[in-house]
Amino acid sequence: MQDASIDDATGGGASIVVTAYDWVPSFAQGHVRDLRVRWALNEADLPYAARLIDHQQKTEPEHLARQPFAQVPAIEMDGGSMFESGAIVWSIAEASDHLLPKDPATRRQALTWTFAALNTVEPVVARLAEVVFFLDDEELKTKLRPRAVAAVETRLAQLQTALGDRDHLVGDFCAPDILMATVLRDLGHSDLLSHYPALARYLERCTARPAFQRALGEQLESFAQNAHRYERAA
Ligand SMILES: N[C@@H](CCC(=O)N[C@@H](CS)C(=O)NCC(=O)O)C(=O)O
Repeated sequence: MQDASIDDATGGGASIVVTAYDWVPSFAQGHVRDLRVRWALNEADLPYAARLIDHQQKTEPEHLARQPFAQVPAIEMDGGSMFESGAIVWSIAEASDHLLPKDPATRRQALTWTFAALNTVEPVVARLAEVVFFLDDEELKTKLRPRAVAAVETRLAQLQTALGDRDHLVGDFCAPDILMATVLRDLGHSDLLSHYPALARYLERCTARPAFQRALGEQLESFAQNAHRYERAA
């Protein structure tokens, strides 16, 4: 077991601490859900530190007190602690002056799209990833994949229609775009998104943002710094 390290990802005296993994296998690097939180913090210009834990520490009482399902991310901010990436991103957005619409009706649309990203689009994207990355049984994989792909295609077609010719989900770039873009990005193991050009452009537009690039760099940097421990163990 390694000690959790607080690695100041931004170099400032941070009062916000994000709990993330110290390392994951290459297929998951750049896709762990603390990326959403790091992205929102970078958009909001809020300095933070990362507490990096390993996969044994995630089941220990200290972490379960932060995240009862033995997952990441979790965050400590404003004297309290939270888990669930969507709730965290929304809370960071509330603390920022430009990640949520000010008008109440438009803000409710942002909340709607936040849930759509997490409850309607993410489950089908995650099911496909489960089949592709975690099923060992090749026969079962071949059997389940077409249905998992079809479910993703249905949602992508619906999402593209709903997005129409808008640049973002609701007015200017805001919190649900962070969530939807990170969900869509998780299809990067396939060419599915290329069949939905407006969504591909939407994702490019979101991930071209400097705050996303910084967040991605910060997550990957943590893994790079710890890779030597896992390579030695392998
Ligand atoms: N609904 C949770 C899901 C968190 C989640 O699935 N985290 C993954 C990493 S991206 C994890 O820690 N998985 C380990 C596990 O479930 O044992 C959220 O959005 O925060």
